[in-house]
Amino acid sequence: MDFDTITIDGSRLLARLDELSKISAPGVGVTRLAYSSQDIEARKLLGTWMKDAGLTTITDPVTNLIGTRSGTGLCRKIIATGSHTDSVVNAGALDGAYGIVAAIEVAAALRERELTHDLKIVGFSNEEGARGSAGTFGSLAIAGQIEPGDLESVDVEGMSIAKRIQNAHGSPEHLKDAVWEDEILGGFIELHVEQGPILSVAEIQIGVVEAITAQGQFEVEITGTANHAGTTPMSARSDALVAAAHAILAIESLANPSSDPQATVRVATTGRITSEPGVRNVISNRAVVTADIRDTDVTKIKRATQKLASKLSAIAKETHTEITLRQVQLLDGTRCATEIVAAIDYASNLLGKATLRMVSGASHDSQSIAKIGPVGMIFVPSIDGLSHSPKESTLPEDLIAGAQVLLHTILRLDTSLGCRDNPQTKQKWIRGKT
Ligand code: HGY
Ligand code: MN
Ligand code: MN
Repeated sequence: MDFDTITIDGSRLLARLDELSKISAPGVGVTRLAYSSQDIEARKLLGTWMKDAGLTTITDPVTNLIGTRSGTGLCRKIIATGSHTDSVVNAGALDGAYGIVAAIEVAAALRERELTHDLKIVGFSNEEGARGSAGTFGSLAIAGQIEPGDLESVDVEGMSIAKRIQNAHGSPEHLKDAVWEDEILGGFIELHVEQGPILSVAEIQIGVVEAITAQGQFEVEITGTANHAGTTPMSARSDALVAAAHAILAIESLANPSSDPQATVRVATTGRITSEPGVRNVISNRAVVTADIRDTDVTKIKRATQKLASKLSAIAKETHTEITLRQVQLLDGTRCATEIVAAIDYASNLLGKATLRMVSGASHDSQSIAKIGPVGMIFVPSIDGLSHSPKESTLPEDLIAGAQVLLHTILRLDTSLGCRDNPQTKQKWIRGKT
């Protein structure tokens, strides 16, 4: 096995991650919500780093940032890598950002190296859906999974996605131009921190993802009757916030082992609750709670949702409220492609890195891109398994190792994917069109 001495610039990777983490709204940790001024600023900085690495950059109509370098032109299919630029509220510095900054380092390391396939580095927009919209929005648009009507959906602050995209200098009316050409993708790899405890407990540096969880995102809206907290007898109330409390416990119970394993999911979480009018001496007349339900098997999520719906109608009766369950998004689980998994194994082996096969409990843009081609993911350990937290962190040597594995995975794919289409087809496609 000839050992390729090509390496990424590890100290620049760490310095850039630190620089990027400073682009945040004020507060604890990193808050870089999709389409925000911070997201725009981060995209600009990433764009300059992409150009420094020799990539030509475009921002697509839904504000995905895409850097491209050409291959020999013998292959129509491309290789792509990247992750998302946005974050949740009070996040760490690595979720999403690490996968893009490392990918730019890989492009820089490969700058003088001839590749058969074009290489695209993508900074996806709105993966988190942190304002209550559907997540993985930018990558779903690339995969042709977003319909014009989806742009009208309104987030928790009452703004439509279309307006958010316009404010971020995108052009939602050209949504269809964000879709990548059919059969263009030879392989996509996403490098990401694990966001869970498995690798750090096992003391293994590289996770090779075999599957990514399915997830259902729902909103439970409860309507009660506003009334005086002091004069209204307990038996005469229709209290939306009390009903919300029962609903939160019903959501949590979906993950408790039960007599019906086919309707028992791996995890179920309420991350957000709102109540109106939100005044201490007024009985709440409206409450909304979220339900984030996950399992590798999407049918279990569907069955658990049915179970939740019947629990909620019982709660509505008991609390004299009205309850509606609204689906925000249902994402299928994804199996990673064997050829991509094999390339990650090969690269890790070449570098002498121990690996662990695993399932991702978090969702990722890879799930969307899997709809248009083979995908794979490389994980590095999260210290104490923490993520979606300012305490998210990974050892510097693990961050650098992950980027090295990404570099050699891409080199491996550039040969192992071969060039199945004949050179004549290259006339059919215009380089640089995504
Ligand atoms: O929720 C997730 O799994 C991802 O961080 N958006
Ligand atoms: Mn995340
Ligand atoms: Mn992420």
